[in-house]
Order: sequence, then C-alpha cells, then structure tokens
Amino acid sequence: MKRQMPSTKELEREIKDRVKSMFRKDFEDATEEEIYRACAEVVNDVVIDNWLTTQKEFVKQDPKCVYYMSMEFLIGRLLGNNMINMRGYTEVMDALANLGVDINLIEDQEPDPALGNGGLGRLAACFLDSLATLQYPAYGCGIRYHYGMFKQKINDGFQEEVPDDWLQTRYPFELQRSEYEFEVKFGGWVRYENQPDGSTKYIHEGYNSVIATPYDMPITGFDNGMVNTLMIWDAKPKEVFRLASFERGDYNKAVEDMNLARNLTEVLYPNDNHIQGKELRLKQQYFFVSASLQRAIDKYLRYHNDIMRLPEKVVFQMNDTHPTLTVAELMRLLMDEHGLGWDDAWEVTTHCVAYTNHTIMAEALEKWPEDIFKGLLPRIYMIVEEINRRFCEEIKAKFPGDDEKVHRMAILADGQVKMAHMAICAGFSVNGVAALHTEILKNVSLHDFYEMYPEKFNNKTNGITQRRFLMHGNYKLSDWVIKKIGRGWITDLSQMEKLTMLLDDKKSLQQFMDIKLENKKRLAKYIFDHNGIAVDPNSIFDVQVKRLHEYKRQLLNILHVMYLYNQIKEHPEMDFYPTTFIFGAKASAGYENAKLIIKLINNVGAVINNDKSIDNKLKVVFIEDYRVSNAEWIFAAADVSEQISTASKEASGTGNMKFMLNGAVTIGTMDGANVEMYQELGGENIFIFGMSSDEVIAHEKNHDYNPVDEMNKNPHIQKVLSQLVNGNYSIDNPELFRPIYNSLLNTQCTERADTYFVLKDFASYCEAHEKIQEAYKDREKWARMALSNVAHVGKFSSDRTIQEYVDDIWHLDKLELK
Ligand code: 9GP
Repeated sequence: MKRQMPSTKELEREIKDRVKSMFRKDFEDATEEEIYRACAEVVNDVVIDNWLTTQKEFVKQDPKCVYYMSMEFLIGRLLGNNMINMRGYTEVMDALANLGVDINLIEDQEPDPALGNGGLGRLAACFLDSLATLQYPAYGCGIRYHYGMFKQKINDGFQEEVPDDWLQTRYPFELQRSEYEFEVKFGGWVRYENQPDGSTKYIHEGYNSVIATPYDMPITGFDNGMVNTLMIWDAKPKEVFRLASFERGDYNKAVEDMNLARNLTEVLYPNDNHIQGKELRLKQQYFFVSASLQRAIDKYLRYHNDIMRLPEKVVFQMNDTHPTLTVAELMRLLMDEHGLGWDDAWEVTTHCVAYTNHTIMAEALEKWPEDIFKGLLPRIYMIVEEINRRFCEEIKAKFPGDDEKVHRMAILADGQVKMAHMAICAGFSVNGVAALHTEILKNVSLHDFYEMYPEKFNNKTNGITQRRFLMHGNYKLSDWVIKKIGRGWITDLSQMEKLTMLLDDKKSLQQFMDIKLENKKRLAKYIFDHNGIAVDPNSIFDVQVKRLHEYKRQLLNILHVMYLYNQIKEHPEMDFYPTTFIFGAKASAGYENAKLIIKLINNVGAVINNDKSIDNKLKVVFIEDYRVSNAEWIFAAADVSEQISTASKEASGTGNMKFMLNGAVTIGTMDGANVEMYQELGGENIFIFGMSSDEVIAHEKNHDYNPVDEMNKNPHIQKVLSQLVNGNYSIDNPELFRPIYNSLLNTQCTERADTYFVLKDFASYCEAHEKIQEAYKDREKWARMALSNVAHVGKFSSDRTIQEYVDDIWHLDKLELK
C-alpha cells in the first residue's frame, strides 16, 4: 500500500521529535542544517516504505526493466523533489512556516549532488523521474564520485575551480548496500586452458582488483508510491594491504589495490562534449559497467535459471559511448562466468544493449589507445578483437571490395578502440536525441553505419521533467496553471495546450506577467546578494545559462552586448528597452578559450555596469556556480532564452525546453530541438536567426568560409573586434583577449578561423534582437508569445520521451501498484 506524507500538524510534531532524537536539541535551538537533516529523515521514512513496497512488487510481478547505464546523473537536490513527488511539499512548507522557518533556507542546506557535467547527466536524471512516474521499473547505474562537478568561484573575473565535497557529511538520501558487493579486476594477463570438451577456459591472473559497493538512492514517482533505484558505485580495496607482498618488502604492491580503489571514484571528469583520453576514466567506465552488470545478472538469476532469456527481462541503455564496455563485459560474463559459447553470448548481448548518441562533436566520441586498453583490460580486449574480426567480415560481405569502408567502420583501427563503432555494431537500437540530430547522424557523421544497419537508427527527442522544472522551480506559475486548467499536466504535459484558451484573455495575461515579475524580483535579489549588482526586474531578462563551449557561442552573445553598448553610447537618444544580459556557465578546467570567454563576459560587465552615462539601459551579470539548484530560479525569471549554437552542433539541448516551460521566448538557431520547438510554436512565437545546418555543413565541406570577409563588410563587427584587443575591456593588459580575436580571424591559430561561424551569423543575430526589442515593448503581445510557449511545451516532457523509449526500444512492463 502506498504510504502518504503526514499532515501538516503531524509533520510539525515529527520534525520537532526528529530534531530532538537526532541532535538532542529543542527545535528552537537547532541550526538550519539540523532542521534540514530532520526533515530529510521524516520524508525518508515515507519514501523507504514505498521503496520496500515497490521492490516487493518487482519480485512478485517480475517485469522487464531497464538499466540506464550512465557515467553521469545530475540529480540535483532531492529533498524538494521527493516532497513534490510524495505530494507533501506544501504540508512541509506549512509545518516549517508554523515553526517559524522558511522552507527555502532549509532546502538550501542540502548539497547539490552534481554527479554530472550538463545536459547529458541532467537528462539521465529527468529520465529516472519519468520512469518512476510512469511506473516503469528501472535502475540508474552510475558512479558515486566523491567530488562531483567542481564549484565555480569567480575571482577578478576569472573562473576558479573549487572541489565539490558533497559527501563531507552523510548524504541522507543514499543507502549503502554492502550485501551487493562485487569484485572488479584490472590489469594482469589471461591464461588459456583447453578443456576436455574442446572449449577453452580463460583464466585472468596477476590482476589488481577492487570491491565495488553500491549506494542506492530512491527515485520517487509522482503521486503513485513507485520508488525506483539509482545505484551508484563506490570502490574499496579487497585487502587493505596485500600482506604477502608487504612481507616481501614490496610496499608499492601492497598499497596498489588501496590506491586503485581510492582513485577510482574520486572525481568526475569535468568535460562536456570533449573527452580527455585518461586511463583513469577508462578504469571508471569498466568499474561501474562491470559492477552493474554483475548485479543485474545476479538479480536475474535469483528468480530465473535460463540466462539465454535475459533479454526478456533486462535491457541496458548505454548513455553515450561512455558505458560501451557493457558490450564486451556482458560477453565476458556470459561466456567466462556463465558458460555460454560465443554465438549464444552474442545473441543475448545484442538483444540486451542499446545505444544513445548525444553528440556529433568528433572530440566527444571516445577512442582509446589500444595499448592502454589492452594493458588495463586484457580479457575484454580479446573479446573486442573477436567482435571486431567478425564485424569486419560482415562489412566485407555487405560491401564487397570496399576496403576503405571496412577501415572507416572497424572497431579496432589506427591503434585505437573506437567505442561508438562497438556500440553500433552490438546495439539493437541506435538513437539520436532530436530529429535534426538523428538525421545528421544518418546522413553525415554515422552514414556508413546507417547504410549497414538502417533498421537500428531511430530518433528520441529529449525532454525534461515538469515536476522539477515547473512545480518545484516555479511554484507560482505552477499554482496558476493548476487554477486555470487543473492538475492533469503534471503527468501529461500535453494538457498545457488548454492554456491557449487564455491567449486573448487580458486578465489572465496580466496575471501571467505578474508572476514573471515576481520571479524576476526573486532572481534580482539573488543577483544582488551574490554579485552585488542591482538589476531592474522591469528590464528584459535575457539569459544564456549552459556549459561554456565555443559551439554554444556565448562569444556571439557577449560580442552583441559590446555592439549594443557602442550603439547606446553613440546614439544616447535611441529607443532601447533596458535589458539585463545574464550568463551562467562552467568551463572545463583545461579549456583555455572557454575560460577566457568567461573573463571577457565579466570584464564587459564590469565596464558596462559601472558606466553611469548609459542610464542603466544595459546590465551584464555572470552568475557564479551555475548548477541545478539555482537554475530552477533562473529559468523561472527569464524573458528571453538564448539558444544560439552553430546549427548542426547542438544535438538537442534541454535548457531550451526548461525556459520554454517557464514562459521565456527563445532566440535561437535552427539547431537541435530548437527546430522542433519552432514546429510546435509557429514562427511568430520564437526568434530564429542564422545559418541552417545544411549551410554550415556545406561550408565545412567546401572550406569556403572566410571570417575576414564578414568583418570587412560590417563596420560594427570591425569596431567590436578592435575593442577586443585595444584595452577597452582590459586596460591593464590589452593583449588579454588576443587569443579570442585570433580564434575568430587568424587561420594560423585554429584549424579554421571562426570554427563556429560567429561572425557569419552576427548580423542576423543583431536583427533578431532588434525584433525582440520591438516585440517586448508591446507588453500584451509579449505576454501572448510567452504564454504560447508554455501552452506548446507539451512535447518536451521527458514523460513523452520515456514512453517512446518504452514503446520502440525497451518494451518494459508497467508495475501495478495499489
Ligand atoms: O550536447 C548534448 C546536448 O545537446 C544534449 O541535449 C544532451 C542530452 O542529450 O547531451 C549533450 N551531449 C553531451 O554532453 C556529450 O555527448
């Protein structure tokens, strides 16, 4: 039976009792952190009961379930999310208010589990939320990084990375499960033994090993009592000291396993859409893949005895190439541990694994040097060799005489192990994450593979969970929507369509805009408290928050701000609606250009924000440490959403959907899921600019783009670029931004100057902004556009995405819950 959250009165008492029993304190003397911990335990009590019930039903109903294999789960804070999903948020808020405490301050005490970089990890978290809400059995499988995504400090405009010690004190929403520990082996060598029956036994020797310990986190569904599990793996040494080695005086050997375990799960690699081929990362991948597969098979065999029927109960979805070792490790387990021959193991594996591609950026597709791979995973390497041998035979048979093609598609080639190739070869499904992205995969970047296996390719446009990004992040709008159209949209976002009936209702439009203003005031206060900058909530809040990457073109945005500033200075009389440009972005620690762009944004902000002569018409704010928790407030407050990647480069984007859900109007290129937003919205409710993906791809192919031409024909660009290197924004060191200047114009600096066509799209970007200015001045028209965005957001719920994965790829059984 589903357990409900207690009433407000009961909660008041329970929270006070918890404070007393946990901290031996009266409520009045407790710190905010202690109250947070008490609340977490009170909520946990309910969650755990439902978790238990769900797991019992799993055993009873024996449904097919998905293991979502992902190096990243950017789950964000769980207290608020769990309260929303258990339908107890208001009750806890009221209970705390009755006790004289603001729930926001309490929620703020929770560390923000940042076990992911950006879109890919947050998508995984939204998917888990939707799976539980739709009552599909699922396990998230990942890594319990001791240090998640770094915290960002801005010092003198520069990004500094500070370790994110989220486990400093016990995290209340995780449960160590020592009873499900497994050994994972690295290095060593493989010995063969021929068996009397003619088969060969492979014996792994001389390895180092660690014990993988899972920590389970509950993933609550919305108002249905369903609780799925996110299992994140930590490592510990098998023996703290290898005594035998130690006695022989080999101290290094003695501590090897200990160091291996300590390093494995220490830190998340802070790279987004860019892979550094570090051996430790390969170790992390094998570690969590092996442990998760062992647990999955163990669970299956507890209730079934025919391993050949594994695909009837289990599917492994590989989130990008990071968990591709799933293919070879599953083969190894099936053959070496469970006695299957190659053909049977391949039959099972290729019916259990599916692959999602999240990027076309070449530098993000993983390739491992063969020697590192072989040394670290000798048995896995043997299996990959055999997969590759058979795969190349298959290509030859299908495309006789095309040796080039075989070379291009091989898993092992040029001294590298190409993970995407293995994922496509073995996966029964290969999907992209937005319609345009999937088309580019099919026609350009994975064309060879598409020709070979057209039936595997499919599209699953990304989505986001409205429970976190509207109900929790923007409760004022959420309550208003409930008043207007009821609660159906909470689990069926397509019902937002009903809001279209309000598009001509002046009163409703006014209420809607009043809520936006309230949210802008909340953000303005946050900005003032954190940045010391006073921004006017009545100005346009134009926001770009996402990872910093050159293809996402924060540079285009800030160059346009520099241009606007020039315009306002030169034409003080010009009719300009005051605008606050808000940025938030983390750059990978070693990504120099990205870090310099952060510095540029901050320096431009420092000049503009202190220039009294422009009468507060422009403000530039860089929000430090952009993360899931502050993102919710930022989306709620945005008027304009900047989705300005070079067309063809952003696989989907999901920030674009979060803004749309919160009633911001997009300025964007025809890239990723923007294209589908445009289709849902109609051209009048979105500002599209710039080259199409076909044009970009054609320029890339023909090598016929010269940014100098763009500069020469546009005096505004000339002026802005000259200001990059004349000290305008860096008096002490005029050369500071020279690398940015060179990246745009100097072919000697990068393979191709202006790789991401910033200057090519500049003029059309400026025009689109002019249209925004015009549209915003007509407040009623703007309100209609913004509300249209909310009304047409239905498609972009992760509930829809998950249902498509279930229907087309996973074929899961729903769990029945009373
Ligand atoms: O860059 C994509 C982003 O466009 C997409 O929305 C997200 C989720 O599918 O994945 C990102 N990809 C990566 O972070 C690395 O592949």
